[in-house]
Amino acid sequence: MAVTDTSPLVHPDVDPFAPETLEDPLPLQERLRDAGPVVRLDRYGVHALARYEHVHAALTDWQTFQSAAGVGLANFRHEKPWRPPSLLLEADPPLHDAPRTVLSRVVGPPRLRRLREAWAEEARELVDRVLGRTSFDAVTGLAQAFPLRVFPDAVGLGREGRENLLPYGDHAFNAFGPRNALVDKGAPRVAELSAWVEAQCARERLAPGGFGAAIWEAADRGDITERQAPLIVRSLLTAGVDTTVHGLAAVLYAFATHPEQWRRLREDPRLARVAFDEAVRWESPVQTFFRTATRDVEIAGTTIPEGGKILMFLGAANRDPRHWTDPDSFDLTRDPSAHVGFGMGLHQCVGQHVARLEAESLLTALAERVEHIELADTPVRHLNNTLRAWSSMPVRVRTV
Ligand code: 8QM
Repeated sequence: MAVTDTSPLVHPDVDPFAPETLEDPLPLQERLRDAGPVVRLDRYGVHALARYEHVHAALTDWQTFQSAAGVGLANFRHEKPWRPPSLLLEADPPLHDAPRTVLSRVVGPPRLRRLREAWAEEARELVDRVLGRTSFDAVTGLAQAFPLRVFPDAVGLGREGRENLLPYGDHAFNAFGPRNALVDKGAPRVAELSAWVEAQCARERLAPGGFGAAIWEAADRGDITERQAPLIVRSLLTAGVDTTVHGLAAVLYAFATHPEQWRRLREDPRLARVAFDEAVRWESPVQTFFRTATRDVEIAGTTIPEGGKILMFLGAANRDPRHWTDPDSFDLTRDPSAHVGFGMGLHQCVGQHVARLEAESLLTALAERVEHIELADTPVRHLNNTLRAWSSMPVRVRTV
């Protein structure tokens, strides 16, 4: 196919997945936004979108920008996926729709209302415990500890093997990127972790009353098939842990570095939800996803060929000064609700209300007891091909 590609070519060596870039993606993001609406990343043979307007447009046009060929670099038309494709993330209408409807009901408002008081209490207990010290690691002590305390129980998982959830998720999110050292690092455990996850998705493993059992009840009603049910449980286990961990780490980092914003939250704890969304905008725990063009598609004078992969920089869009005023500032007075950190359009994060409830529970409990929070030492990034993550964040707190 002879397609003349006039899109700005960012230096052929540019690698969004190189360790130095993952450590600090902001300079490359600015370069990509400024290079034009569409840029070519020849190293991977893909086109990239980094401006809010174009990322938003691609996310909301599933007919042109499909997910079923994979939302990572691998093109499922030519490459075998590392695991059976997700029925939600890696599917398009109409196949996508029944699983989506079922899962959005399972994690919908009625069930979350029932979890609300229990999660508030769990958060108070956890916060009481960590505040036994004035310095602690906010990543392991709060951002990991809280989701791992409430989410597996809400799904109805057994006690055994829960330590597998984070390593499984870490690999899954690495696997959306190129086959680099981060993917190789996870490879030795893939078979073991996948087997554990698959086993947890079986009907008899899932406690009554949880998200998992509710998915199986949908199969009993005939809303989905019995073959689909375990894969939808798998989606919860893949998408529901690392993302919230790093979303919580992001909001804790934001407050530890913006004392005036913490004061504002303490004055009005109802800001907890806005704070979480602002942190999701500002840090964008999910930095990138791909789509695949279903036809030759022109964007601002550049033709992306049918079958071509498009890399969407959600994190760059969320800091695009063409859309946001003062995008680099973490600011509770802004309305961050149009951010694309949860995606946009029909694939937009189905679990976002679960994540917001976790954040609200934890931040509310902290705001009751913590007058001031600051970094006690330099936080350390955890590198992942897709996630903007932390491995440690030493903080010091003053309690009331
Ligand atoms: C990312 O397995 C899945 O269905 C799935 C995995 C990862 C995500 C979403 C869904 C966006 C958080």
